Amino acid sequence: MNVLFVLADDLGWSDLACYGSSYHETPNLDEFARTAVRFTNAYASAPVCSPTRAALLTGKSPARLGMTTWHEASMDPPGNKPMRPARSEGNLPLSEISLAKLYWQAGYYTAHVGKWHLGTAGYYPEAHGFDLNVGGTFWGAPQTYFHPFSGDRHYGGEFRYVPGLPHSKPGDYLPDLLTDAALEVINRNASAPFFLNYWCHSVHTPIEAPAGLVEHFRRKLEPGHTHRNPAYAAMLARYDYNVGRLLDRLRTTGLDRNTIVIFTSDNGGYTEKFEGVPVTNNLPLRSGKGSLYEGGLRVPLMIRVPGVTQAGAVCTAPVITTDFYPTLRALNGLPAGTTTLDGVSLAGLLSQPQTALAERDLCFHFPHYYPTTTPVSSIRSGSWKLLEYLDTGRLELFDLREDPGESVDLVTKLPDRARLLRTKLADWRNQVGARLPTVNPDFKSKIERTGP
Ligand SMILES: [Ca+2]
Repeated sequence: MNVLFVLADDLGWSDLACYGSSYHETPNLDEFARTAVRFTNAYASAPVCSPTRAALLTGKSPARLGMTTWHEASMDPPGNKPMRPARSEGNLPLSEISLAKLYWQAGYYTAHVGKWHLGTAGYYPEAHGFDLNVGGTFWGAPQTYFHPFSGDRHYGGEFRYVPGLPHSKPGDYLPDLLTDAALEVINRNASAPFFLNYWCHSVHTPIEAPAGLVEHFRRKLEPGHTHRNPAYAAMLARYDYNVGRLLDRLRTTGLDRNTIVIFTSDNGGYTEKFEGVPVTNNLPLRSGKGSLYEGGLRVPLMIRVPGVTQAGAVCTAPVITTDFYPTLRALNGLPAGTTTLDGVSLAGLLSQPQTALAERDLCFHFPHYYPTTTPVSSIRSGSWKLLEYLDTGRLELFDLREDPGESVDLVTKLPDRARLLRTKLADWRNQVGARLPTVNPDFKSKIERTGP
């Protein structure tokens, strides 16, 4: 079976209409949900881009890979902070046997279209098993989503560009052209197996969308809407339209009968501001991108496997990015590839979504700073969730069954459970060789700097 892997960027758990948004319009993804299994407790392996992408392609947790933040941040960690962030690898090592390598070795045509963000030129998709790379570079976002998709408008004046696209003209919108490229891959490989990464930069900043669509959402906005950014809503609507073009092509060519389709996001929704306007929120979940609260980690996930999944099924089992590698390997009967894996195959769960997975804990490690967090690890065990801050040792304990918004800290009430989870989390960090932040001896607090 072919694979179409649709990875959205920075799309939040509640952003899609089929995940509860009353403002956003995502008819194509909603329709896809009705033909697929929809997961309500799916997690990204990390709260930021690169580590989740690395985990997806290798089946290993970011902590085990030593890739816990994105390339640029790993090169230039923030200066005056109480802790020095852990060292993070900027490039996905070529020694890793990526999913694409597995498919390529099995005779598939392998194509990557869109954002890559897993290293410098020697580590681009071509070096990790992809026959074709359209758009994949070092950078985590385009300077602009409009023609010519290059320049230095945002991101510190650095020049960026998107390679591999045909000639564009004024007004052209990047996701439209990337989708054209993905459609071409499908057309050319209609009778041969393909593994297609469709990893659009949408809906990462810069928040830019066609003006007419932005106006539509500006007029639609009402006081009761939880999501409130017309430009973001427009960007998402256009992204949904483009995903729909791909799904339509599969349907009209009959390829939907032998193509696995996975749709998910690389981290939670971005809750900071872009040009003075909050981008999105992940309500009812707490916080967003960068944080190990649920809003930073929980993502939409829908999977359709012909002959396996039941249309419109819902699965509440907690699953995570690292599960895709063993799942696809099992579904396609691929050779083993990597032997050290942090995920499990979801193949059984896909046909029987109500069955429970063998009990396991999901662990996360972000030993870095971000506007939403200080260095932190976390563990989800059953419905319990513990966060351990690596700068102060502070613990927070939540019961996600009763309190999905993580608003009531139970550490004082349930100290034994908190201790037990802290031990499990520490054991996991040791087992995967997680790197820790260290005390920054050069840190100067504001009081010291300004004097009495
Ligand atoms: Ca991202």
